[in-house]
Amino acid sequence: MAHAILIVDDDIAIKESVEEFLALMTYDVKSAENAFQAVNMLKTFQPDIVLTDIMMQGMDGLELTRLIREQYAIDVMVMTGYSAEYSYEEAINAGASDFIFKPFRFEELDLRIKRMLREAAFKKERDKLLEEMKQLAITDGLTNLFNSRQFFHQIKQEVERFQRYSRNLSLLILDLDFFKKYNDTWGHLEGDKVLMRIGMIISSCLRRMDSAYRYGGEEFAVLLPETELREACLVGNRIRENVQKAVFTPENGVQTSVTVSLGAAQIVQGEDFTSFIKRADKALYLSKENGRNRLTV
Ligand code: GH3
Ligand code: MG
Ligand code: MG
Ligand code: MG
Repeated sequence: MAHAILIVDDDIAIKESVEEFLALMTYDVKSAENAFQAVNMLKTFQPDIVLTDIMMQGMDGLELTRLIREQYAIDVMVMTGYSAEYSYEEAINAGASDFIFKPFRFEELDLRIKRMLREAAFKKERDKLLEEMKQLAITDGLTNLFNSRQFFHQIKQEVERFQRYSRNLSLLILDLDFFKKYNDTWGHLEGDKVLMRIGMIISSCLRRMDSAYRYGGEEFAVLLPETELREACLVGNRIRENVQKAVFTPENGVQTSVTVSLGAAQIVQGEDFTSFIKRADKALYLSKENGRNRLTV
């Protein structure tokens, strides 16, 4: 698809000749005679580049550049005469990506536009990669839940929020029962499949605000903001029951199931995140002691 360019110049002769040249170069070109008209056009037409004159009646090109950079992710090139009192520096400070002196050769303009488009494509690719890397850094590769790093980051924030605004906050910690035995019997890869499935079961039981983490090898955590202990237990028991109901076939003809034990806690005033986690862990330990496949508070 052709790249789109919006030309803004109050000098009609220049506007039209640049427009004609860029159309010849097969860009999708539109033009405006002043900054106000350009601002209006941008509401419905979002070009890849805005090429604007600086010296214009009313709103000048620098102000237009600032406005565009604040509101849109559009690159701006400013053009001005040699005698103008505007500098290259002012244009760049306003957020322009490039600057060209009038009169210019069309070939130079075309080259500069091509370079801007190339850099924009590069930046877009880079931002996409950065976003993917950020996601990877907080995601557990096996289950696609958040990882333990994100768990500690998030629980610290939620606990701070609780201490400041006294919002409810509950925590569930889950551990698979006799999982070592499952691995020993069916192999580690089959064990991994169980972990993946448990991740899906947990996700399917959560409400919009809740978040789930693979917090250790076969240990999971769920953070439940705005949630009292009683409600957290309902969520935890739903997870427990759904895990128990899930059927695994580690080998042809073999059907088996697993269970999880849970500990639940609700934060109390003045408590820090380590003590909060410890209380949920202790409750989990009691679930194990008292026979597993249960939730303790
Ligand atoms: P318990 O009911 O007391 O929890 O018994 P358990 O056998 O589950 O004991 P524990 O919680 O200490 O088990 C840890 C086991 O979990 C050891 C290891 O075999 C297994 N495990 C830990 N991480 C992974 C993993 O990433 N993949 C697989 N397949 N197994 C894991
Ligand atoms: Mg002008
Ligand atoms: Mg464990
Ligand atoms: Mg275990």
